[in-house]
Formats: sequence, structure tokens, C-alpha cells
Amino acid sequence: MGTAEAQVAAAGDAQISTDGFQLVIDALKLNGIDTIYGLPGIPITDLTRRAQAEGMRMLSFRHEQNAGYAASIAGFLTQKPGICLTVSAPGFLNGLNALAHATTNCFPMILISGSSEREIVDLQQGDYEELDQLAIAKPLAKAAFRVLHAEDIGVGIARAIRAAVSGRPGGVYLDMPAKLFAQSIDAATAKSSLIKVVDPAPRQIPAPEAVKRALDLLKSAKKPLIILGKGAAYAQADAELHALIDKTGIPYLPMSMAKGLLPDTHEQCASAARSYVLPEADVVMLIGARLNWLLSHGKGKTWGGKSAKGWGGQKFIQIDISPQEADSNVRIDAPVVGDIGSCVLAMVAALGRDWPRPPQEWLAAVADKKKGNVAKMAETLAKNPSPMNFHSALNVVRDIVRANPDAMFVNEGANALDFTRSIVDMYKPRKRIDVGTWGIMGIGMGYCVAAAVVTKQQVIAIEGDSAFGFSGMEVETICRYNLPVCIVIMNNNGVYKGTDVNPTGGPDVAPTVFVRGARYDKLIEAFGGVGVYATTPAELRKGMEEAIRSRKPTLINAVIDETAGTESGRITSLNPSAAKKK
Ligand code: ADP
Ligand code: TZD
Ligand code: MG
Repeated sequence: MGTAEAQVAAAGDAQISTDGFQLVIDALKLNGIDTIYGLPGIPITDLTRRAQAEGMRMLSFRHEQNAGYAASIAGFLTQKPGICLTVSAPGFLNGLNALAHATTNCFPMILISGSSEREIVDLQQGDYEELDQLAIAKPLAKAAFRVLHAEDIGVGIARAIRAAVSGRPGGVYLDMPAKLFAQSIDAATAKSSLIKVVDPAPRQIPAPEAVKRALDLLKSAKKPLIILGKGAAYAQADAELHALIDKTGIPYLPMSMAKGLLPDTHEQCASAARSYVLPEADVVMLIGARLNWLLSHGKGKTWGGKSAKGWGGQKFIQIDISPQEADSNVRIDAPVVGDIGSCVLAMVAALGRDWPRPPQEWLAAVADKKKGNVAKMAETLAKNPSPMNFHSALNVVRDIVRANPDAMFVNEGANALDFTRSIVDMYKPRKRIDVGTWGIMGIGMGYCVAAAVVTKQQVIAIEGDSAFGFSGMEVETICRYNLPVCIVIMNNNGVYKGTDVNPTGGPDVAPTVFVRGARYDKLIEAFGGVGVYATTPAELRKGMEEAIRSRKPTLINAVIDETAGTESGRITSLNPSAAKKK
């Protein structure tokens, strides 16, 4: 019997009451939220217990940051806010990183943290885990609220849901002081205080003149290009996007997490000719992608500009739900503001039957570049060096993903990220989830848990050995919930590579170097998972195939040539010391 029911039974019919704990659970369930990612402790331990007792999936992590990352990516995958639940001060701060990550990446998430007593915190009298959490969360969240009275829980959760998913999605903080949970409230009043949010992410229809302006510009292009970003993946407007790409015949580039929106093997996919199409294109249509550092801010040498910040001469169309995004880096000639589904649908409708294909010279030039680069890559992938390197290992991963296109794919690291992104093709939408806008390490195991829980599919994670370390303890969580996760650690003994030396000759190794030959595979065995030690592509293939066949939690320690990586992977230019050396 749940605590609420017990109270009801004890109280008798005359004064049926419930409490704050129960209202939080009821409010979430009423809004279709059935999973919480968190870590118990004062004052939310009973909330975790009662959520489970009430049929919610309560997933307990070993560190709140990983629970938070799980919640954030659950939000991306489902368009419902992922819920992360933490204790006060330190638990809250551990979760805060993920909240900021959700806001930065435009993922809907709600961080619910218990907090200490307001009157003590505000007078700074030194309460247990005292911290003014709301004030700290505000600058990192899309919205932040505090609920003080049980009768306001319904409104608090409704506002948090709306803030998280409407418009540009983001992270929302909900502060719940300890006293709130224990407050008792008349059950009928409680029930009527709950809000089932109607249409939490309303469609936003673009203005017809904005659509026309964009299409006129696109039609004038000699070398048009479409860039798909993770906003397009989030929008789940897959059919509309297919229609747009098919009907216009325009080459497109997927950003990392937009890979697979259309199969990477699609003939219009220009990924293999990226460094050719960016500077060459004359009109670029961005769909759910920001012109941030990942696209070199839309200017400079990457775009054919003469100087580091010079404009490359492109005209830009930008489809985005945020009206403030346009002109953030370069002039946007045709902003189209609305949700991607509605915007792309409006465009497809307005294309008409006689939309001209892009000029043949452009298509041929792109195809030609692609062919050359693909052939070069095939040659590299075919090699079988000893020791195994990133390419020979990733050649295996590429085959495995091709054979298992429904598997979720998690990826983090530097070289382990960059090589994987360019070598491993994706075939279906929202399969690839990775370091995102900040290029952070640490999303790995949290993402694995959420991906397995939300999609029920096999999960494959390709992890740098450094990247894995940020969330490695969650292999226990993966084993505990018996999730079908196959973690592959690209083990090159360190950050970027394992060969740096301490210039003083002292006993400490260099800051980028880890224990040589570390046996990460033994780690998962401690929790009943399967550990595999792989030094050849054949061993790696066998390990991955067996993991997928058995669906057992598996960690494959893929031993990679420790000299194989480059400093910072592909972003060496952002490294002050490396740039100076040039
Ligand atoms: P990427 O890193 O893949 O380039 P970004 O995270 O930079 O993608 O950009 C995603 C963009 O998508 C953001 O500007 C965000 O406002 C936008 N966006 C998110 N969801 C939607 C949606 N449903 N409709 C339109 N735009 C969206
Ligand atoms: N801390 C956080 C939270 N995010 C980061 N991005 C970094 C530190 C800096 N960093 C990178 O940008 S990549 C990386 C770090 C520490 C690890 C690279 O090593 P790896 O990958 O073993 O994961 P490779 O294959 O050895 O390059
Ligand atoms: Mg490494």
C-alpha cells in the first residue's frame, strides 16, 4: 500500500489527505512522465521509493551528473522533458552540469532538487546542505522555479514542462524544499490543483512571406547546400525532411547528431565532401543548426573567406524555432521562424511541381569530390596494421552498425569521436547521440542508460579511454538494470594518445597519460557484465557480435596503437599552445 493510501485509510473518509511527495508523483504521471533518473538521499529518498511504488521507472545512478545527462538525452529522444532528481547542495551541483548541457543543446529536461529550509538558507544559518540553489540554477536554465506549498505543485510542474518543451527546448530547474514533501493537503483540493498541460509544445507556423523569401533565394542558387542540425533530428519531422531533400535534389550535410536523418549513404549526402561544399556553396539553408563554432561561425577560411573572420560570400536561409537565432554570427538573408515540421511542410507545399534541380555542374562536382574521398578512406580502412589503430577498429564498428541500423549509438572522446563520426555511417534518425554543442566528456554512460531505457534497442558506445573515465562507474548501473549496452573503449592509454613524456624525467607520467595497458574489461566483470580484451579487428568483431546477440552488458577493451591519435582530434586549432607552435 502506498503511503498516500495508508494516510487515507488512517484518516478515515471525513478528512482524506495526501502529501507533497504524492502530488509530485501524481503531477508527473498526469503529464505522461513515467521515468525518473536520479540518486536518493535527504530529502528525496521517499520520493524515489514512492515513485517506484506507484509504477514509475526510477533509475538510480552512482553520480547525479550521469543521471542528469541521461535525463537530458531522454528529452531529446522523446520530446518530453527528461526528469533528473537530486538531493540538495552537492547533489544539485552535480546535476547542474547536465542542466546547463540541456539548455545549451536545446534538450528539454527538468532538474528537480530537494533543498534545505528557506528560512535557514536565507539567513545563512548553516543548514544541512545549505545552498541558494534557485539563484545558482537561474543563469544556466531556460527557466527556474521554486514551489513552497503543496497546492502549488501542480502549477510548478506544469510551468516546468511548458518551459522545457515549448519554443526552443531547454533545461528547467524546479526547487523543492524538504518541508514541501511532507506537507499534508486535503486530497480533493490536491486533485483539483493538478494540471494536465494542454499542447505543451504548440506548433509554430511560419509566415508565408518568410517561406516565399527563402524559396526565392534558394531557387536563385547555382550551388545550393542544406545543413541539417540536431534541431531537425529533435523535431521528428523525418517525412517532411525526406520530401524536401528529394524534391529539391539539393546536396545536404548532416551535423553530428543529424546523421541518419536520411541514410548517410544517400546520394545527396555531402559529408564526404564537407571541406569542398562549405566554401563553394552560394546559398546555404540551415535547418535546426546554429552557426556556432561547429560550423566555424559561418565565416572564415572554412567558408572560403579570405581571412580568419572573413565572409565567404554565402547567402543564408535559416529555419529555426528561435526568432533570436538569426544574425547571431553572420547575416541571415532569409530567416524562417517556426517549428521545423511546419516550416519544412510549408516549403515542400510551396515548391510546386516544376522546382528546378540544382545545376548539373554543381551536383557533378560534389559527387566527384565525394568519390575521391570515399575511395581514399576505403583504402585506409582496408589496411590491417598491428597494433590495431582507430581506422581498422572503426572499420569493424562501421560493419556492425550497418548490420544493426536500429541500434542506438553513443560516442565521445577526441580522436575516438572525430574518426568515428566520419567513418561510421548512420542509417536512421536519432540513433547517434554524442558530446553535443559543448564537446563535453562524460555523457557516455548516462546516455547509454537512457538510450536503452527509452528505445529498448541495443546500445553501442564508442568511447575514448579518457572520455569513459568521466562516467565509468555507471557500468554498475548498466549491469544492475541489465541493459543491452555494448561499450567499446578505444584504449590508446591516454588523452589524445599515450606517448607524452614528463620533460623533467621525474616519476609522474605526463598529464595526458594513463596507466599503460589498463584492463577496463575487468571493471565490468566486477558487476557481472561481460569483459572482452580485443587487440585485433577480428577479436573486436567477435566481441561486438556476441554482445548484440546476447544483449548482455558488455565492455570491450579495444587496444589501439597509442601513437595513433592527434592532439585534440580535429580541433587542434582551438588549442592555444598548438596554434602558437604553427
Ligand atoms: P547542431 O549542433 O546539430 O548544429 P544546434 O544545437 O546548434 O544543432 O542547433 C539546433 C537548433 O535547432 C537550435 O537553434 C534550436 O533553436 C533549433 N530547434 C530545436 N528544436 C526545434 C524545432 N522543433 N523546430 C525548429 N527549430 C528547432
Ligand atoms: N573535460 C570535459 C568535461 N570535457 C572536455 N571536453 C575536456 C575535459 C577536454 N577533453 C577533450 O576535449 S577530449 C578529452 C578531454 C579530456 C579526452 C580525449 O581522450 P580520449 O580520446 O581518450 O577520450 P582519444 O581517442 O584518446 O583522443
Ligand atoms: Mg584516449
